[in-house]
Amino acid sequence: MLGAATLLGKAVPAAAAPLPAPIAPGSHVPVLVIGTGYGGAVTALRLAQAGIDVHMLEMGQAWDTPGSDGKIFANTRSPDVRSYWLRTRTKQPLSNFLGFPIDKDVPKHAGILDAEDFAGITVYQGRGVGGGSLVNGGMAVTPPQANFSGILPSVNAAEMYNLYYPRARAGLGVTDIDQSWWENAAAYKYARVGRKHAERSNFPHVFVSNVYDWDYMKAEAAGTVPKSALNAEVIYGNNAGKKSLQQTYIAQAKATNRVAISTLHRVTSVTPRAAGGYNVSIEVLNTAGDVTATKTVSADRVFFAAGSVGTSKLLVKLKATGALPNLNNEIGKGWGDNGNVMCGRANHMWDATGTVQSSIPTTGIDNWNAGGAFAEVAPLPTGIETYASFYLSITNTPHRAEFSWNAAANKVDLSWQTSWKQTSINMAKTIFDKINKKEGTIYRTDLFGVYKIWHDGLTYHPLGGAVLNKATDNYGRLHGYSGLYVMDGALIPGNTSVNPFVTITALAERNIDNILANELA
Ligand code: FAE
Repeated sequence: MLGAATLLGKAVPAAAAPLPAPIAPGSHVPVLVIGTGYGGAVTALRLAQAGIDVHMLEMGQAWDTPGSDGKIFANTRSPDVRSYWLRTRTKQPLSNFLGFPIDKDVPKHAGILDAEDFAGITVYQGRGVGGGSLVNGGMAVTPPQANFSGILPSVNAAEMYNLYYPRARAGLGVTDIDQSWWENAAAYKYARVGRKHAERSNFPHVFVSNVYDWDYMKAEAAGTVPKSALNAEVIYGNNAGKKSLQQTYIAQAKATNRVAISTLHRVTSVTPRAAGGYNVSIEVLNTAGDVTATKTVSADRVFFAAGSVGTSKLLVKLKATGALPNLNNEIGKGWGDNGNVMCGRANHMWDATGTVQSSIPTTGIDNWNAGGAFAEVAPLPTGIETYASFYLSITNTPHRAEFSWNAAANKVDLSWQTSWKQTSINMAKTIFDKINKKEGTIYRTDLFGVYKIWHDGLTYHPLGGAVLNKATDNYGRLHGYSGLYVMDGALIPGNTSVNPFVTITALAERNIDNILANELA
């Protein structure tokens, strides 16, 4: 099927450039990867290193060209046409400030952050080459090993912690902040206030790793380079400092000369073809989101790496509409929000959190075992003193939703109920009620609406929908079809106990190792 180029462990043929992007209608390639986030980037790199040509299809933009302001990415404080995926009004995670709504109209555009609305929840996701790595906070957290059997029970934990987590951290460029610098950095005053309050209430306060270049951040603080983290850049992209996948896995994959990427290419269907392999239908978009063309290409193997939501939506639709009828009944199930809830606390005037706050979080409060919550101490980079402490909590929610095909509306629905967030709120309150009592402080009520304490309508961490060892075998091979795989956050059943991308990356490293060794060697 894949020919001589696949001979792992034997001499790998010299790279002949893969089919150039954008992929031509009717082309046939050995491997198509749908999506360029963590799962897709690991897959492309490891296959290419084994001598296999890979074509990646990404519905978002390349994000390699500056806009009229000379910058590729917009600032968090001033979202613009680049910021949202095909919306006509921004949907900022912090929708209000001092009680006033701050969302505004924007032209519909293939922007970088998708605030995808389902009936009970808005799911934030990155769009473009690099997927979520373009918009995330870079927090690169390996879950405590004690939590792992609750995250991926069928996976050998020792192998993950000895081999694949370290490999993922190396591939992502994960490092730890210089704590002596952090202790004095003005931009982390908010985090030191967060630590003080956590420790005064006897909660473990932990530093977490990141993919941000700390030397660059030091130079930002010293005023010798253009500011990124210290200039409120993050959820609409970082113009410098953050090592997104564009700088790590995808850069390495491109350097093999075996990986091509077609952008503004949205996959709509995958069907078996009589000659073997799969036909893949694609919509070509312009930057306004209009479909300007459709095309069909084919591949011996197709890797779904469109993210938990993207992969689940495709598979649910393809099973229900008869394109891939042999997928099993686990498709669409086991989806969770990683228990995300956000809140702010109003500090006393003597606990100022600083006018300049690094947009890259560095610390968390760990009450997972006692209360089911791990809270990251998050910035509020408004540029003015807010006397607020702000937190994103990850909680041990038991709730799992299911994607289903809505034939009448021709779309995929998600059964998440907003009321399920109450469990997560209760878990987060095990931390913040106690801190408020100790400090004599109260919750902020002006950040998410008029008198609204908890942001309980979103997640940044969608997980599940094609769960490992249920919808797939124990390495991501979809049941019912050979040559179809899931490689992204859809494999993880709803929760990782910490921020998820290191686990998504490590699991992809593990699965592609197995696929290469057993099918392509
Ligand atoms: P993902 O990175 O979402 O990539 C999927 C890609 O597939 C995207 O580029 C899509 O545009 C593309 N795609 C989807 N559908 C199609 C289609 N039909 N055709 C073609 N392409 C398609 O998937 N996690 C952390 O660990 N630490 C953090 O600090 C953190 N902060 C976050 C902050 C924000 C604002 C957000 C939104 C997320 C954050 N996350 C964080 C979550 C993290 O980015 C996410 O778990 C991963 O990006 C998921 O990786 P996947 O490979 O599953």
